[in-house]
Amino acid sequence: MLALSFLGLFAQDKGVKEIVISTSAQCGMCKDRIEKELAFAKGVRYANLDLETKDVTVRFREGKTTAEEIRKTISKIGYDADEVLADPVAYEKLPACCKKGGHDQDHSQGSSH
Ligand SMILES: [Cu+2]
Repeated sequence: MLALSFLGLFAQDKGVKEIVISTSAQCGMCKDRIEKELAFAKGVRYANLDLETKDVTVRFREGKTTAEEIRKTISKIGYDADEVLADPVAYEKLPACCKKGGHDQDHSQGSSH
């Protein structure tokens, strides 16, 4: 019993974990969208996306959620999250400027202007 409550005290300090996930965010709208969705995700305490690196820093309560759950949440918004690819349906709903390579997509395959 004593040991358990002792561990419980420890868990309060150590329960919050910080991870950095690389995403396919393109612009400020993407940043807002991802940060807002993550803010409401279970167990998430903090989310901040850096548009320079497209990395999102997330702090979450261990035991409430996992890094894997957070990657899935980002995928469901329509963005890649590390090795988890964007959900195709959600991705289709994104504005054109928010899609991958929104600015430099054209020269990949014989585009017709
Ligand atoms: Cu965007």
